[in-house]
Amino acid sequence: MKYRAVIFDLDGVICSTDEYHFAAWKQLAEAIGVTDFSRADSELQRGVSRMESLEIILRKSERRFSEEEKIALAERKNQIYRSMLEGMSEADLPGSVRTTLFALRERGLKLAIGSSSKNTAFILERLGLGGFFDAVADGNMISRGKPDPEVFLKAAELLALEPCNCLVVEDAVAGIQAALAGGFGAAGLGGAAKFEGTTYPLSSLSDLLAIVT
Ligand code: B16
Ligand code: MG
Repeated sequence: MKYRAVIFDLDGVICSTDEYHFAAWKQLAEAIGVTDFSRADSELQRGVSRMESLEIILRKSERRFSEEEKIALAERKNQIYRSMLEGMSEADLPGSVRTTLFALRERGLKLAIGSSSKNTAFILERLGLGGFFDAVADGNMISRGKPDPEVFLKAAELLALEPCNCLVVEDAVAGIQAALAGGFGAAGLGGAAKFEGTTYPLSSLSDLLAIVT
């Protein structure tokens, strides 16, 4: 068996918090006079850090913001986003995701999270997955966001495995680039399935079962 572990991205792979990110950024954008923040802009934010996501919005503004103002704007968006996360529960973990996670574990694979989000622990708790994964690497543990491989290398280190023995699952092109840069196998869902560099394009998470066994 080539892969001994699967490292999952969180937002857009395990759960659909990507919709909350979009709604929260949209609210912030409108509050600062950016009225044309679109779903296409939001696609560019997939997988990238909170501060880089903010920059994608500020590019559309004629105003210039100081570093302190940027930090305050990012915090304001996070407050909106967190209040949306409060409403999440185990019902927000799709049944197909749960079934796939258990089937992979039953086949002896280690399971980890590699997410840019600083809200990872909170989201996993809400989904009933607190303590479920063998390792969790998140945005609080890294200094360079995807497409840098740091978060996945951290997950592999926590699993005590080599990158070549771990398969990363991503919904973001930046995440696939991070996985490849770190020497991981890269499986892609959604937009990441169409990206040319993706090793294994997936139509659903359960496709993983055929890849890893
Ligand atoms: P936070 P992932 C990423 O999560 C999101 O895709 C990205 O849109 C977000 O900006 C980033 O987390 C930071 O999130 O503001 O919660 O720290 O896809 O890497 O699981
Ligand atoms: Mg993602």
